[in-house]
Amino acid sequence: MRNLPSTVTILSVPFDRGATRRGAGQGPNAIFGSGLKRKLDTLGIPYRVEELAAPPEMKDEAHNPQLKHVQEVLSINELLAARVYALAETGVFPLVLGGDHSIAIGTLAGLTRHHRNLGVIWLDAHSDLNTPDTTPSGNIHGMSLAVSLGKGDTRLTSIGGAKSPIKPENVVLIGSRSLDQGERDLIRQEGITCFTMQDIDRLGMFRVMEEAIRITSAGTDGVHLSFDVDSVDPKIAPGTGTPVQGGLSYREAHLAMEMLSESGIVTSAEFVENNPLLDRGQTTSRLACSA
Ligand code: 5AB
Ligand code: MN
Ligand code: MN
Ligand code: MN
Repeated sequence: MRNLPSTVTILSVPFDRGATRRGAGQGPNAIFGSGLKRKLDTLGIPYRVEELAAPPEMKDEAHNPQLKHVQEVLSINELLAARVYALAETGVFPLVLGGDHSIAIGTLAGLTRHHRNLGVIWLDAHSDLNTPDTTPSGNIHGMSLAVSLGKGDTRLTSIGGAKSPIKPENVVLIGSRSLDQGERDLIRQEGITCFTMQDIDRLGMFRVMEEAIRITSAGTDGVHLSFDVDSVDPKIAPGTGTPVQGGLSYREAHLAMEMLSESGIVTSAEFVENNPLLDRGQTTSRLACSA
């Protein structure tokens, strides 16, 4: 009983300048190498593949340690926003393969030009709600959700041109277990729904996903799934740059994907932070193809 999208465009984004550790840029190739196309063929889902070329390495004119590699992040995300917008307009399902999580800025900028009121499910050990004022690292992959809510550097928040930012009441965080103080403050202040690992322990993944599906689909005109592989426990998905112990089990991650598939609410998705250089036996890439 699955609701499969009619046609998918896979956008491969080999970009990893939003993170300290390099390697997530090789994520898309590793996922293809682990059999993504075969999987889609078996499911009978028609797809096309496009690759966005990563920008050349640029010197930051005014290097800001609170906003590392901002020129490159701006450049890839402008391209990505334009492409995702065009795909959403033609009614295909955009599936973005990262890359580090800074590319969610472009994906969401493109989507919110098309959708007036988008729901977002953010599966991640982190909340990516830092701004240049709160970031402990300066890495933009820790700021992407804040930017999509309209907070942070104005060059980043204006990527993709005129659009309405995501509304905090349409966002659900799942799997959180490493939140910085500034992020906690923002979650409270904006009233963002956050299901931490403790909530998953107590309620069970089934109830958490039921709630997430209800909240993100209520009154919205589309739902985006942002899947950071570090949401999954590093014993199962070691190939990621910022692993945190105590994550989702293999079954919890699968149940989440199965329930989303059955709900039929998801209109776009991205799979990010897969770093094959840190992976063992490509288990993380294989997980990406196992749904
Ligand atoms: B990821 C941290 N909060 O801002 C920061 O993997 C980690 O996309 C961010 O979720 C992790 O640097 C970003 C400490
Ligand atoms: Mn993330
Ligand atoms: Mn993360
Ligand atoms: Mn990470």
